[in-house]
Amino acid sequence: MGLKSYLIGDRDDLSKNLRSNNDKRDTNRCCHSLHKRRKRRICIEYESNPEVINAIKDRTTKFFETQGRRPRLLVTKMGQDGHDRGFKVVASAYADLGFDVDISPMFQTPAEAAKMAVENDVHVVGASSLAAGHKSLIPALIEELKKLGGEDIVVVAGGVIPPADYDFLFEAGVAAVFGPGTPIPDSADRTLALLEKKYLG
Ligand code: B12
Repeated sequence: MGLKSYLIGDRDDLSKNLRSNNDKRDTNRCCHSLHKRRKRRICIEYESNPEVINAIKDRTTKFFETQGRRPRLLVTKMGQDGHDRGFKVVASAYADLGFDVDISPMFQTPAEAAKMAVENDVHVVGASSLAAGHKSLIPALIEELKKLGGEDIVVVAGGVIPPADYDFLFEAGVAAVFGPGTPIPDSADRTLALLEKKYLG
């Protein structure tokens, strides 16, 4: 059984089918309870706050009306971080909220991510980091953006980032950090507020 089957399977089936203690230990440590809990919570938030969702959609539409295009976000994953689920969730949620969303390939170098951001003329890059590379990769991304003339592009970060590292990232130029469990509408609200301040005055 591959990792994909672990993730999409039913928990009871998984327990029956796990081949070895190593499989069981790794899967339990890494995936199940936390992942299932978080997935459920996102759905509830999404469904239970139509006013919040509609208010954000109205604001992205207003941004479009005044700027001629929707707020454009590149969600990227850099380095050896293979956790693709979160950044896909974030990308589709932001698209639902009225952002134009680009999603990078996995395993980008900071230079590749910066090039994509500049070429696609995005307003904001969201760097998703779950594998502890945030303190090297995200400042490197900001440096690469500067080299390519993309210093105006807002950089936000999310994923498994310990609060103790937030100030380090802010000093490197990150505008906001969204740790695990941040409701996506909250992060979209904050990201949009940064763009409204910058572009709508
Ligand atoms: C599922 C999972 C896996 C799956 C990944 C499946 C997939 N296709 O993505 C598998 C089993 C493959 C896996 C593998 C590994 N994993 Co893992 N995994 C997880 C787990 C349980 C959940 C991650 C997830 O999908 N979360 C759901 C998404 C939606 O959340 P998210 O990405 O964090 O996004 C949220 C926020 O960032 C924020 N957010 C809100 N708005 C915005 C806006 C933007 C722009 C952004 C970016 C974010 C953001 O909101 C989102 C929702 O709350 C976490 C534990 C955890 N609590 O996070 C460990 C975890 C990330 N894994 C971990 C580890 C160690 C590994 C492995 C190294 C294990 C191993 N020994 O092999 C490998 C690494 C593989 C690799 N190359 O990277 C560690 C990382 C430790 C660290 N950072 O220091 C964690 C934290 C578990 C732990 N407690 O130790 N993992």
